[in-house]
Amino acid sequence: MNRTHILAAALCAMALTGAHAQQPVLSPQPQQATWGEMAFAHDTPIYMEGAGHADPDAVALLRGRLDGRLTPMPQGAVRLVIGEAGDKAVKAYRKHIPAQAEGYYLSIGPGLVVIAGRDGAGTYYGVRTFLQAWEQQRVMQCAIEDWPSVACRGVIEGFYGNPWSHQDRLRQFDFYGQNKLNTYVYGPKDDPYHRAHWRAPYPQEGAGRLAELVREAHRHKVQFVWAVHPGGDIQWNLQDSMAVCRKLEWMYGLGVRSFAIFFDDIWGEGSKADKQAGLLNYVTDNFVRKHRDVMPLIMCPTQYNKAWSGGDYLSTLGTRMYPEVRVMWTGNSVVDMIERDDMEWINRQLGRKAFVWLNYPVNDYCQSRMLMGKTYGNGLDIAPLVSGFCSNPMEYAEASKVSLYSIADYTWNMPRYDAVRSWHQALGTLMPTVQEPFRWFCENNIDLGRTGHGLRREGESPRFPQDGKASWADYEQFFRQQAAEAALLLADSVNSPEMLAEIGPWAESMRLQGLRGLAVTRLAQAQEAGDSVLFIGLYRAQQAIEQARKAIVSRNWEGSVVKAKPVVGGTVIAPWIDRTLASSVKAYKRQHTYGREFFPRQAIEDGQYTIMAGGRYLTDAQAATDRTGDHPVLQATRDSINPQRQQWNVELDITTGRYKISNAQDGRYVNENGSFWASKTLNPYDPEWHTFVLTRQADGSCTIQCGGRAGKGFWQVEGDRLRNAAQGTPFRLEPVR
Ligand code: LOG
Repeated sequence: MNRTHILAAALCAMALTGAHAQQPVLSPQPQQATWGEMAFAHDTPIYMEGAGHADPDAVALLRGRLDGRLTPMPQGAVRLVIGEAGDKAVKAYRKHIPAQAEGYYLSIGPGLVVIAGRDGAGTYYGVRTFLQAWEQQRVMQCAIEDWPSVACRGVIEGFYGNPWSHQDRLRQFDFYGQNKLNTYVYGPKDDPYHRAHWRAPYPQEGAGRLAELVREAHRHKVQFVWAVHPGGDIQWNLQDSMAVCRKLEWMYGLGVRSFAIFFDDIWGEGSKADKQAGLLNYVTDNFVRKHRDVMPLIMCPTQYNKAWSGGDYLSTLGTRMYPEVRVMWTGNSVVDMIERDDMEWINRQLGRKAFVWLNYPVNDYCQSRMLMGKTYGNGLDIAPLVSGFCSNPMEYAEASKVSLYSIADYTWNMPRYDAVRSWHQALGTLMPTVQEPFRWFCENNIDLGRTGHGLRREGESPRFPQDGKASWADYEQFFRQQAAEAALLLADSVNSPEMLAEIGPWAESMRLQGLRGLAVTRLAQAQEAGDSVLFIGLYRAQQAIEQARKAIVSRNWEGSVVKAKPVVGGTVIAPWIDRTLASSVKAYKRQHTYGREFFPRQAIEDGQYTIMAGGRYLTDAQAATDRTGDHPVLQATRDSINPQRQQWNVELDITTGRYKISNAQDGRYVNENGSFWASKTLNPYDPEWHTFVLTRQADGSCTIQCGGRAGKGFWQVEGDRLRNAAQGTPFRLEPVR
């Protein structure tokens, strides 16, 4: 036994029995790790062996970080041997090196560090883990054998809206390297050279930037996958097949070695399975297989989720397309978490393992929310069933890292993934010196509210006082802290400035919400105490704060998505404030006349009304003549069987100053188009779309105009229905009883 063997054996024995083992926080969690006592002091010089043969990116990374600690003299130094399986430097440790691609063995002992990779990426990841251990307060002895659960792990920049900036992407690659993510798919919907002008090459400047990105990605062991989205206008002829190959060839020239072809969100000719399969095979034959170093293609199908699947589309792809082509899949619906049964189903259809495109934390369909909560809900047993797992993030690159950190943890060591632990670690890692304010921020930016995609996220605002159990003082305390935590975030100048810039508008919105919540809590108490002067003062204060809050926009959008108005605490806090304000104002109005002029002008009193036009009644059609039940219809006769169908709750929304109109029979709200939402709720995208301005005409009738961002159209009667039009029909609103 030579010296190194003795050391390694000693370390293993010690590490396994180490009673006082202190385990540092590593992410992603290694597969197998044992920890011992402190290994050596931070300032101990390190003597490196094997660097000449080891993966150059791994060595460069190590040299960069150990700068100043490295010594050319072995005496008095810690020996650090580095290399890949087969290299002389790490020969003695070959039985410890995991067989899996990208696996590595790392041991840290008092006088010896071993970093031995299965391949170059393995060595690189061994260095990453070593650096995480080395950067802890104390460098602890350890023996780690580690490898990934999922082969392709990463991110797909595949959202609508502003594509990430060049700098955003460079920071992402560094982050992926740190967190052992190895795949980045480039497919921003609003890059014209990806989609709208897919045939054209990038202009020189853009091409240069992309080439730099590709180099940087590869340096961090991230496979840069460039995607083309030709389906919108592709002709199924040789000319366009060649145009795709030509475009990919240009991208090859910029250094790209992995490619994808997307057919999502298209209709018509482009969406035919046999044609798509033909193109994928053509490009495989005429481009991929002509290069020795190009990976098999990835494709995103048109039916990329189960809810949108039908006919023989998927099986056609499955049988006609070369088996090496990887096919993306978002789950049972567009936005979904993925479980074992789901994977088994789609893999059967496709005759291969699908490549997961997870639409989380993307927020291009709910732009007023930031999705900063835990990344939970994906099965912990799907690793053997996927060929890859990529997350589609938010337009906000830095803020997305909260989730991407967990995606990395999950895809690297799936069976041991713990969403709660991973989330807390992410917050501490990303914003180390403002962890508490940042946690507060994230806790109140979790849920998306109701959207067409149906995904909800649990646990928003866990520290908000619970109705029924809380006193006014509890609410005051909460809101005071909310404003204070937001102010701390806004004042931060130590943590990531990019993160602060992205979340800034939301943090400001959160601060103002805290102040408004405080004003409304006090207003409710003033109402109870009968103090009308204080009440009106607070009413005006909260109104001014709300006006300022509503003026905040996230940033100027240049892509296909509109400016976002940040909504914080949209599921628990905001509704509580609005409810409390509305009920306090209502109660106040019953008792006081002082200061009424400060409330929104009440064209008609809140109450139940019949709504008539041209002598006909507006009726909840569910039980009447409407075929779909989605529209109120006008009927000439009074409903004697169930008059409630013809009765409407008309109520001033004190926050917007507009009215909400819902049916007395079933509580359904009418929307800006004069129809119902399927459920009793307000418009899921924007509740303001359900609010209306009522304007009294000289003859006492009212026009009903849409409010908020729905536009400025009026309800107009057309046949027996309502529609949204430039001219409003005059309606007679008569109080019931
Ligand atoms: C798009 C994607 C978008 C996402 C969420 C896929 C495959 N395509 O509905 O670009 O970011 O949903 O809005 C999509 O998911 N279409």
